[in-house]
Amino acid sequence: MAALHQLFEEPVSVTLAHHNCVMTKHPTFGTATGWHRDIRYWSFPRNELISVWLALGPEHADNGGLKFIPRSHLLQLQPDQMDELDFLRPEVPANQALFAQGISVPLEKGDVVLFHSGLFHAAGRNSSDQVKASVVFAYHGRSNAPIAGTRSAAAEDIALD
Ligand SMILES: O=C(O)CCC(=O)C(=O)O
Repeated sequence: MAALHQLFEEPVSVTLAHHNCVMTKHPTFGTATGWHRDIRYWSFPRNELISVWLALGPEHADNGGLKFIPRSHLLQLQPDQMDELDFLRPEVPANQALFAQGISVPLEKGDVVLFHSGLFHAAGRNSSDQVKASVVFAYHGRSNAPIAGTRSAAAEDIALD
């Protein structure tokens, strides 16, 4: 909580409309996820949410752990870089240069990673023999409440002290 207060510089809320789950990746049928930003389906006045990802076991490139493109929340992108679902298109040369900057962030059980809702991230398949599990929540500053009538406002938003 202290870290979130420090980053938002205001009281913090957690949304139950997004993430709010234990995310699993199964060795057999868990899929890879392309480069995307969490904000893509979220509706808030400002793109200033923070996803908090808690590893319940080891996470690394071989079991589908997260990769991030550092500072990519600051990028100005051309519309043709994104596909219709707001993933970075793999065939665009400018995107290939971005993918080359991607870094894997290995986590141990109990490690937490906080990332901006505009930060591009991706994950591969799980080629280990263990299910990978993580707890994920999304937080926002109290002044950046979900836009009424959208899916982001459709579930409870809890003000935290
Ligand atoms: O675990 C994955 O494949 C990706 C998860 C992810 O990027 C997300 O939930 O935003």
